[in-house]
Amino acid sequence: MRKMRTQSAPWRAVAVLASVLLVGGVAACGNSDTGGGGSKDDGKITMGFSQVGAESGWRTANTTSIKESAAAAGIELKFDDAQQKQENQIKAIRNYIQQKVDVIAFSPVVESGWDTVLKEAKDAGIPVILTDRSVDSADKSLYKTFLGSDFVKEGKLAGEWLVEQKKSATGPVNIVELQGNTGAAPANDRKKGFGEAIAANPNLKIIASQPGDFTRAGGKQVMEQFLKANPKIDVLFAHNDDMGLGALEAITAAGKVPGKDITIITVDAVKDGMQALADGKFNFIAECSPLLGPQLMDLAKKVKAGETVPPRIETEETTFTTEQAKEALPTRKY
Ligand code: GYE
Repeated sequence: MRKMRTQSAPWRAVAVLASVLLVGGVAACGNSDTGGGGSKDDGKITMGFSQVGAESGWRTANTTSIKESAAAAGIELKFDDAQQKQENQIKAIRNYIQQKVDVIAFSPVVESGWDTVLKEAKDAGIPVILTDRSVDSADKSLYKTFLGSDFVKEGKLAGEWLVEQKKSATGPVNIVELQGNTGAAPANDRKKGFGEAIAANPNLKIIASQPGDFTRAGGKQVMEQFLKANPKIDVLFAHNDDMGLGALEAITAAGKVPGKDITIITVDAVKDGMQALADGKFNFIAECSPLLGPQLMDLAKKVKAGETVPPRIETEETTFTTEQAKEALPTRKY
């Protein structure tokens, strides 16, 4: 720049024209590299990310992980909070397509209804990475990969623990279930996995199952209804910690002791959930890690570079009892 300022007017005009042509040429190359889409090829990656919302401790930790990892990886992040609405996610994805971002990543609030917008991204040559939750599209070419947990396995681990705990039960064990938001992959899959596992013991019966939308308020409200309608509840299976934490209030208000009168099993293992488990208010948690940011950024770089990535990348997870929660809590990151 400083050099150009010393140039005479005609030369300046030529230099400006040359740089315009150069930038244009590079941009054209970038476009052909990414099959017609993508932004200016300045070596920088721009990611458009559509987040579900801010419904739970898990979600907050996930958002932090994504923002921090993008900054650490030098990826420019455009972030949108869809406030639990699929239509907001579709709108955000269409905006990212228009802005010609390099990669689109999102965590779909529900499983169904994504084919049209995913096709639009594909036609624009912009790769899509699914993270945390998946979609039920039959056409797997609509996205590059899915990075996240095996939710069926989480439900199964929760159910298997219960089967073991209640193996000597002689009469019916009444279970209530707080589901995640209707149509979400983790709600569908955790329900499935848990149901399959408890089928091993016919004494174990789900007597009520309702969505609590993965929120504390939802968990509290639905648990109040469960307690009113069912005099004998032995077990609560909540699809996440937050709903379980909300339910604790309803259980205590009903004069029952959580963790003793009612066995409580949840999923996630965020700090507040782990604290409740360490305190004996929860009895078991199947872990679901929200720290997906670093892997997501790596995948974005690979996809942008045209490398093939595995179609499914599973998060590593464990389970916690009260004793294990006490041990893990001091170093828990989220
Ligand atoms: O378990 C729950 C959150 O999709 C795995 O969504 C995620 C789930 C998580 O609201 O707490």
